[in-house]
Amino acid sequence: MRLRELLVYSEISIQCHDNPDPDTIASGFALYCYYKQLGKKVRLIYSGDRKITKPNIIMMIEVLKIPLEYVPELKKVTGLLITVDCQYGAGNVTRIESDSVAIIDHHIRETSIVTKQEIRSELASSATLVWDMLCCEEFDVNQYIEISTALYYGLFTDSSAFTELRHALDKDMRDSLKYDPILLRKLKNSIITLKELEIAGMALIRSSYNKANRCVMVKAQECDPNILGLISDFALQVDCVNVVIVYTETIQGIKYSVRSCVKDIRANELAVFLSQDIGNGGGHRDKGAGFISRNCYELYYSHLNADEYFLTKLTKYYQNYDLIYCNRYVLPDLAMQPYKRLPVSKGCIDLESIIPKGVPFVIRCQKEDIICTTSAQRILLVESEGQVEIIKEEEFKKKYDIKPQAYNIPLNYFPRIKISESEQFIYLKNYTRECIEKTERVVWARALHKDIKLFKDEEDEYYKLGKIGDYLVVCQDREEFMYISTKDHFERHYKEIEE
Ligand SMILES: [Mn+2]
Repeated sequence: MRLRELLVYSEISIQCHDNPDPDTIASGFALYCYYKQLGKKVRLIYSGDRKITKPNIIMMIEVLKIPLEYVPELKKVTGLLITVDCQYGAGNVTRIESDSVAIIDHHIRETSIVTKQEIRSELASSATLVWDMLCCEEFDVNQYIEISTALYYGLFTDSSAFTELRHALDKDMRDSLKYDPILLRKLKNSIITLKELEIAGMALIRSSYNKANRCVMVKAQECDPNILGLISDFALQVDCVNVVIVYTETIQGIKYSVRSCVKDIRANELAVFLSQDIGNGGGHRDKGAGFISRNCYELYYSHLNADEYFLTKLTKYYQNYDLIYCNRYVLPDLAMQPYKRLPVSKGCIDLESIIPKGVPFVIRCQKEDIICTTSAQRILLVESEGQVEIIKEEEFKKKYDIKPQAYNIPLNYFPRIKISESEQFIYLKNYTRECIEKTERVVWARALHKDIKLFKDEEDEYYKLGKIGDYLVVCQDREEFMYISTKDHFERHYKEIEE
């Protein structure tokens, strides 16, 4: 979806999630300014049962002059409603009726009912997403220091002070935004009130430790959900703790925050699991959060108190998957069948043709920055999901045939090259041609009957999650020799070998 598509509406309400954080406010504010300067009638609003009390957020709104309105009574708007940093219909945003709805968000997709949506869960913040969408419309946020400072702060808070940037676009935005450093310093040091300091302290005294799962559970007095996050960040630093769940109970239900510092548990996946069928959860690898609705909870779990409930679910979560380390996998696996993998097409670029010899450069792709020292006789390969590989020209000629056409596939981040010295970007899309593998490969594969988390080896930090029904594939002549293929992908690209 593009921002300009929404210009058909003359009235636009932009809704932040309840208990707004800097990211939702910054993203909403940037959208507000964009549509306002195009002459639209715009409102920036939020709802929910509590008004903003966090000192840093109040300061952000005041200093940057953000026209955010609290509208707890509002039931309906005319024109278009955009929910930002949240998804219409989800538990963390009060439902307001509207003729048309759009979603701009970076959490895991929860709804497909709303067709106008731009959801990119690989980004660290919604601010990044909005920034990218504004760039596409050639709206330069650096012309407006309030907007650029807000976006910068949105990413800052959603990425734990830039320590959790994983996507290239997050880094692109951080590197290019102008911001007000004095304000930023003040904001960083006004996170909680004295009252909240006390709530956090009392909660920590009553924490309970579960040795088997190396998990700490903390129940806090009713408070702003951001405080749950602070408590859990703190508790995670305990040496024998791998997972933290901090929760608070309200009349509407249970709000919780999840943290993990171990590679085989992703906080967002655990957060989803904890509220499965009775609420919703989400987040990122190390940090997640969720909400359980009181009514649903009473229906299924009224015999458990919240502590018991979380412990039961946590134990189930651990039993729900198998860990597989590729380097320790024993072959032959008798459950596997041989298949033919049809030749794959990729994008290829002769690096020497675009970068002078001896100039150091960085290849930025969706997952990582790769630092390179030479372009001599190297070919860059781009795969269908945006991964890159650099191989020698010789090897390339042996394995691939070049096609005449450009490699034109929709990627949400097409790899770019940054020349280290000049900071100049080269957009590779314009230089990439299609190539196709010369030979078919034989692989072994089986369908999964239980979820798996697949690691390359003990050092590997990121697992690939395989769900029931997906295929586990072994391909011995490839560096990454085990991988997971979704059922749909597998059926399209692999053929069974008849014996
Ligand atoms: Mn966010």
